[in-house]
Amino acid sequence: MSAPVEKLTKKQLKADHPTWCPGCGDFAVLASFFNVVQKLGIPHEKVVCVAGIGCSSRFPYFVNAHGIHFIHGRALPLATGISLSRPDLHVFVFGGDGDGFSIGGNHLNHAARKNVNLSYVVMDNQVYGLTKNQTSPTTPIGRRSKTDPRGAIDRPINPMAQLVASGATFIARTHAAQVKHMNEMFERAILHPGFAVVETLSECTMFFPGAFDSGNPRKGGAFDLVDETSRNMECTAEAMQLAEETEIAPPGKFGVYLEAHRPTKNDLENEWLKDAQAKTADLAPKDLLRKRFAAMR
Ligand SMILES: Cc1ncc(C[n+]2csc(CCOP(=O)(O)OP(=O)(O)O)c2C)c(N)n1
Ligand code: SF4
Ligand SMILES: [Mg+2]
Repeated sequence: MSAPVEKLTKKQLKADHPTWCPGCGDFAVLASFFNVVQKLGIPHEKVVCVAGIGCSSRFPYFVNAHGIHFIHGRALPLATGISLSRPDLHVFVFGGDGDGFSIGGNHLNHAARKNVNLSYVVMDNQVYGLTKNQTSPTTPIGRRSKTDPRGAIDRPINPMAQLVASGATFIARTHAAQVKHMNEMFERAILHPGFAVVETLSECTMFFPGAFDSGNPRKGGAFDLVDETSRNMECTAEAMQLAEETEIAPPGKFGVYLEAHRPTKNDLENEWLKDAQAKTADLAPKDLLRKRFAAMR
């Protein structure tokens, strides 16, 4: 009889002590990630964390699992390769608003439309934290920073609208100060087959304190939830309407904006692979590739 598999504990998942500033919202995101991975009983050796560059992108250092701290904005293409080549792994991507919506914006569009099977948490603090206070793609108009000393003049992107348009199949929005809600969003994202993104408002206490007070009832704000009972969760038009509310009536709604079902790139590639293998006398993927390259010479 094989030995029973030990349940993963938070202690086993913890690595270095996080180097974030006191009060940084990213601490709560990390704690939530530990909670959910432990709750879902994901095998320790199957956890992979990929990140770009930024304060939030330091995430993999603090998780005792497979992890890569990669290039600014390029976490998604790397994570895509891992997900496609090792479908048995749980691939998590972490990063900031700059990393994901600015330099990495093109990759976000393509990974989303391809419905690559992975979970992506954007820790949005509406500022470049690591490089000490520059305007980011989500910085509100009028906010002063090192790059906009007279206040930001460019219209910020609407992350929810952008994600809906890109073709992501699971899109949610939460707040790092609402731990229960954040846990629930992460859990649903992980269980979703396909490209799942959770925009998590995570305060940069050093450079943009109070940025998300309007979404925090303990700071006088309102944490209004998406009403899932009265809507079609697969409808992009309804999701887009919700996304518009984040601009018309900030801070907008929190919860799942879209939960659609479409074949993943992983499944589609696997079908193609199986077909090709059947036609080529069960060649292993690497031999199939060799044969293909030989034919291209
Ligand atoms: C190719 C490249 N361009 C620019 C930088 C400088 N840089 C590092 S992190 C960063 C932005 C960080 O902001 P964000 O992604 O929002 O993460 P945060 O620190 O706010 O969590 C920039 C511009 C870099 N490291 N590499
Ligand atoms: S600079 Fe901001 S985002 Fe970076 S660790 Fe400090 S509080 Fe967090
Ligand atoms: Mg940021």
